[in-house]
Amino acid sequence: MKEKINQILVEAKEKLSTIDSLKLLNDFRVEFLGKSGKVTGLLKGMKDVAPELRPQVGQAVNGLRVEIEALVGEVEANLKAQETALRFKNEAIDISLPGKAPELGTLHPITLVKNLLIDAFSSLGFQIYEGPEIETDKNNFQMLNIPEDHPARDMQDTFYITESILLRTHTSPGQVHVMTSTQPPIKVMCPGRVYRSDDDATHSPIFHQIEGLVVDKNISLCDLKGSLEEILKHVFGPQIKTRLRPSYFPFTEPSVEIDVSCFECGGKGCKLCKGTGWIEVLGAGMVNKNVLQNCGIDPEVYTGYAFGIGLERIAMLKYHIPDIRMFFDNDLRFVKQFK
Ligand code: FA5
Repeated sequence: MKEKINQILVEAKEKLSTIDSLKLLNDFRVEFLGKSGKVTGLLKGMKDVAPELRPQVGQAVNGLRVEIEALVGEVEANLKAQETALRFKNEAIDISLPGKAPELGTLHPITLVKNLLIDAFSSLGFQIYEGPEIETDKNNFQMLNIPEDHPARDMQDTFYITESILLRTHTSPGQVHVMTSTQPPIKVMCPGRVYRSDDDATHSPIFHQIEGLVVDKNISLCDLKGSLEEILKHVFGPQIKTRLRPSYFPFTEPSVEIDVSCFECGGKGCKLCKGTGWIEVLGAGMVNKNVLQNCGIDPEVYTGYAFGIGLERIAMLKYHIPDIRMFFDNDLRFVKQFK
């Protein structure tokens, strides 16, 4: 029996010296110390040992088990230390490497201009109303004093969905929604996307406008001029001057175009203002009596002004962008330039 014990110890030491992974160590543990392992096998064989020798042999077998367990413990500690060292090595971070800064997004130039205008309007007490992009012919044209056969329809090349449903060609139907649902005093802006069958360097089939509408007692063209002057200074700088030129829109009477003095050359004349010293920025006018009446507002009691600003046009002027299509290409090199 003694010989057998020695033999198992020698064999165990030999095997342990070749073990290089926790998995193999586990196999070893099963082979020697497991339920059907070699050491346990010795204990089971005790019944064949003469009774007087049993205490001595039992002690020797236990000693063998304790010794092998101790050796296994040592090997296990070594393997774990090696494994940890290897993991630390693999996971090591080179703190001298430059960090990866998270990329910050930027707002689209149209959003920037929209926010600028909304800030300016809000500071003058305008509230926001956002209407639907799919409109009825009635709200987009008829209620705004543009009957079905009116030549003014040619000014806005329209995407029709059916004969009476269309993609709104301007934000002016916002006026109709507000005036048919609210009584004056009214002071709203309607920002939004609009659609026309246009496509060239300065006209896009999809673009953005902000409509403004003020209706109350004693509103005059002076109020329109004063408010818009304030807003345009906020957008183009305090030094700019404004001027009103006569124009025509079926839904305003009188109608005007508003120009700003060229913010590039200060009015002397340059490429941007085509030598005139002035740049046209929006259309406006006093709300036509017919429109007030159509919307159930008494034109003998109330008057109002309205205006419509093309956001792409303002952004093109402000940021010197030569082609409107650049706004919609979504080229990050372009979009990222605006902060
Ligand atoms: C109108 O749309 C009127 N509803 C504006 C208005 C409102 C006048 C209230 C009076 C009272 P107009 O068609 O001119 O007007 O368009 C207004 C602005 O939208 C233009 O000055 C221009 O800057 C812009 N615009 C028009 N068509 C396009 C287009 N296809 N692409 C980009 N911008 C456009």
